[in-house]
Amino acid sequence: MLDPLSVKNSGYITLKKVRDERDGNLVIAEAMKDIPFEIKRVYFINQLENSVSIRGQHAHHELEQVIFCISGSFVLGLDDGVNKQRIIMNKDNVGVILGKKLWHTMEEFSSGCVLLVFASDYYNESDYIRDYAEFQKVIGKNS
Ligand code: T46
Repeated sequence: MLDPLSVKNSGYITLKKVRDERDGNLVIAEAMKDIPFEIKRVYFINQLENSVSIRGQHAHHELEQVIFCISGSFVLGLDDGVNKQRIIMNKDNVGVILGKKLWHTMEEFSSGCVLLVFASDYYNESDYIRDYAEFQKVIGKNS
């Protein structure tokens, strides 16, 4: 049972998982079918050995992403400027949409945690909103 998502510009994506008892799992993501955009970039984050690490702490102006925890677990914090949520990410085939203008943080990484992200565009630092006061201004202007 997934915790309902109340923040704007988010949602769950559940990928098909082919289980083979002896030989492990195979999980599939197809662009424009499972992932609701053309995928232009894929990145992963691993070796999160420092248990006090906090990543993210930003929003994006236009970029859309889907984030998965494909091994271990972490806590995803979401904030649309009005509602805030903390989601435990511990299912390898269940991702969360990080839509436009959604402040997000990743923390409380388990040992061996691996994050996988599909992104709708190439890396562009000018798309990041890394300052929370600026984020609130952007939300105020655009929502
Ligand atoms: C996001 C969350 C979920 C690049 O040069 N190219 C890239 O494609 C990415 C993703 C990052 N970088 C550089 C930018 C920084 O100098 O790598 C450095 C670390 O990136 P950042 O501090 O933004 O990492 P996270 O984990 O806080 O955020 C990342 C993504 O950057 C971000 O878009 O939404 O994962």
